[in-house]
Amino acid sequence: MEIALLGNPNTGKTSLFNHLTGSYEYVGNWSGVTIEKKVGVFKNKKANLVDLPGAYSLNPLSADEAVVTEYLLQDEFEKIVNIVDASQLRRNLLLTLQLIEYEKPVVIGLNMMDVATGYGKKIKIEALLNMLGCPVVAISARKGEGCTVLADAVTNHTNTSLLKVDYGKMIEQYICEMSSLVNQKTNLSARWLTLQLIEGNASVLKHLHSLAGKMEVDDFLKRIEAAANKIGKEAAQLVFEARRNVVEDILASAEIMEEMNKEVLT
Ligand code: BGO
Repeated sequence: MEIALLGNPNTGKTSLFNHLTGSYEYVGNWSGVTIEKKVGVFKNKKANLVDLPGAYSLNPLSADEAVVTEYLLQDEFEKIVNIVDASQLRRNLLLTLQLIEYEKPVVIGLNMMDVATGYGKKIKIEALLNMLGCPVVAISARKGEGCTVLADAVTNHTNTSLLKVDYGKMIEQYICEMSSLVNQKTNLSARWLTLQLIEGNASVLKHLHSLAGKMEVDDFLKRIEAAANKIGKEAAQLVFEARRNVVEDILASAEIMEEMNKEVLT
């Protein structure tokens, strides 16, 4: 079984990789780039863990992010470990939502809890896992705390009730249309492909061109833009706003800010 380790840069991903794995299966570079690729064997021996470069978004703006998107488009793997910085939930959850949309089981390792506490933030783990629909395990990637629980959660868990962001009737209709366009041709989630396409993900556009034909896909995209323009928006803006609203709802339920520290942060 292959498991992908994904998260924003500087969230403790390398530290977590080292705690979760006991030995290497492979160390080299990602194909075509001089970015290190590491595959380790879980200490419980139940799976391999692939360390992916840190990424803020799946819409590749950097070589690191392009490696992540190409991996999601091309490689066979079973599950995702998403390391999330508890002190920067607002930013980190935007990536989490995109990983959940990919529709493979996701387990979250919630790191930097000490930093969050220092900022006066308390995270309600139960609320977070209820809203995201996937296991959330508090860890200290630096000290290795919680890593065994996380490894067991990842290797044993298969989640089926992941959060589904409602993007509104118009976009949801286009997601359905994409399903009929690609369902016979790929195992990738039509929902994820449509949303990444709308966001301008060039790797996904190229992939869809080869899957479903350039004319069909370009026309599909033009029709979505025209429909969004009718309501005075860009389609990518609609996607971003829907995700941002969900993140704000999650924060309202799962993050408590202690009064005395509010002034320091604003
Ligand atoms: C240095 N809490 C805190 N406070 N720090 C953590 C935690 C945690 O839970 N987990 C990891 N870190 P990477 P990416 C460092 O290296 O694993 C720290 O980029 C330093 N180094 O120790 O590299 C971790 O792979 C000198 O910090 O993350 C590391 O995602 C002074 O977060 C940093 C201070 O971890 C990034 C920190 C010489």
